[in-house]
Amino acid sequence: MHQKAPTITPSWALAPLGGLLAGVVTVGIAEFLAGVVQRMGWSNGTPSPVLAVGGAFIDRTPPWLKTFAVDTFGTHDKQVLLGGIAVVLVLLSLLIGWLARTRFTMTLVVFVGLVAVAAAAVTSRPHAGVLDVLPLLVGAVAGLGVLSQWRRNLLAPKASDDRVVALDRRRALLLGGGAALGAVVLGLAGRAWSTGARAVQDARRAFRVPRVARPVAVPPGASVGVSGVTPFVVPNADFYRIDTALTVPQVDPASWRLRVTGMVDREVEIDWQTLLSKPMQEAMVTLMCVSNEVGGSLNGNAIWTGWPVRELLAQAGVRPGADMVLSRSVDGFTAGTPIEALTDDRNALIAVAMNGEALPAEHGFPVRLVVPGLYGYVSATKWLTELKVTTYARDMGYWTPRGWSAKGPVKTSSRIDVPRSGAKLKVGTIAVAGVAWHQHTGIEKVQVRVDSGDWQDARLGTSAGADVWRQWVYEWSATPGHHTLTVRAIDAVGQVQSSVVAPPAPDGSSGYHSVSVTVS
Ligand SMILES: Nc1nc2c(c(=O)[nH]1)N[C@H]1C(S)=C(S)[C@@H](COP(=O)(O)O)O[C@H]1N2
Ligand SMILES: [Mo]
Repeated sequence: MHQKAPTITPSWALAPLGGLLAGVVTVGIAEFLAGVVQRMGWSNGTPSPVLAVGGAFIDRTPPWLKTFAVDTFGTHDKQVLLGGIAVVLVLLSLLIGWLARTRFTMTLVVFVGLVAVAAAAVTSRPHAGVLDVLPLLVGAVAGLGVLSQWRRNLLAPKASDDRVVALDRRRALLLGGGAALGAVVLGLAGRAWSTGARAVQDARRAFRVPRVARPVAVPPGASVGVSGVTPFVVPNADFYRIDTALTVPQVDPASWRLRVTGMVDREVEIDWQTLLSKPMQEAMVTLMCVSNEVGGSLNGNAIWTGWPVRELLAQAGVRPGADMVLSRSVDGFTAGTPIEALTDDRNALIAVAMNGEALPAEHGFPVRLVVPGLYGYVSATKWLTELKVTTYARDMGYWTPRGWSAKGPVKTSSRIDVPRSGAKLKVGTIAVAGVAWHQHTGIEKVQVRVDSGDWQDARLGTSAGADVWRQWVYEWSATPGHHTLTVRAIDAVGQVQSSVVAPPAPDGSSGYHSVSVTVS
């Protein structure tokens, strides 16, 4: 008589599980080693295969997909992309495991093909070095080892006794599960480790904001004092963040350089200490993202400390004929800025500080550009490393071939912060309030309309300069019923904000912001 052994996992499931284990081991080890390589400062590129593939994907995203992603997922688009990569990896691993049952040569071809694609992504990222593919290769060798062991011992067992096989399976599943868990933990540890690059954290902590001759302050009355209105100066932790970087670049100021190249009399290169020794200025500037929808909150106001770009360009000597500066980030992002905007009296800054502290890593540590009056995508390069003096005819910023206009002056716009759309209000006086902006021109008037009534002047907060948004409040005597409140701004040269409804692409949204409320 022979007793049937308890089956733990049906044999058809064993094969895909082995593939999954091989995939997890490959990625886990690769991500761990990538973290080590980055933490040790051995790489300026993207040794993490997951991030390299994600970055390569972002750079190739067609405009319609990017619009869809931002509309659907907002600023969570990066997490969604990473989640998508994880799902694809799991599916491919299961498939590889399935194939390994019967067609090992085919399995090898698919596996090596995938590794090759990831290696191509890694080596094509900005500043990629030879060391960068090593983590992936080590991970792949380990993953292949796991796969072939799995196949040899479980999928083609020599033992004829079911019971022996079942015991083997139980052991293998436990071992495999443990190994998978270990690989996941390793991989996550590597990721966490790399973003905490010690040199960068230490340098941020050691940073002292340079003294300036004329500090700026918020003028009394700039805030209208209505609760729910965006703070006049937005704290760093709440400041909107937009960039193409899947993880925040970690730039050590000790090895940071800014080079001026292109149409100049002499190339100039400065390091961190040289930059900090320059006479710095402070400026309040409201940054603005071109992707902001009417009523959206992709903007923020901060006090920036930096050295005027104009001074550095003057050192290099701009040649006649140049009309654009292509600024470049460590991660390969570029912005094309009209040369006048960097050399005129608007004091475009090579900024090192934001609201009295070192730039947060998310906002460009150690150095970024801040140019009043232009959308961020054509001006506000974070993790800045190069200024190439050139022409619009010869060069293009990152977003231009992706469906966005080469030039991006900010459009006059205004937003109602309170009350919120859908609010239920009590009859009486309601403070309708928000912000309005037309950077580098300034705001002279804001008007509010209730339903289809006349435009009424709002009270403005004190101006903090043409480059800064302005708060406004309108005391509304609310009557019962459903009402629509609409706002519009008039800039300092008397231009009324455009009522023409336009989407963000290609050069910024327009149209009036409205909220609907119910009063009882
Ligand atoms: N390196 C880099 N800098 C960048 C970007 C980017 O993708 N990469 N995005 C720009 C865009 S589109 C905007 S709106 C601003 C946003 O700056 P913030 O994230 O500090 O608010 O950064 C600009 N600088
Ligand atoms: Mo932006």
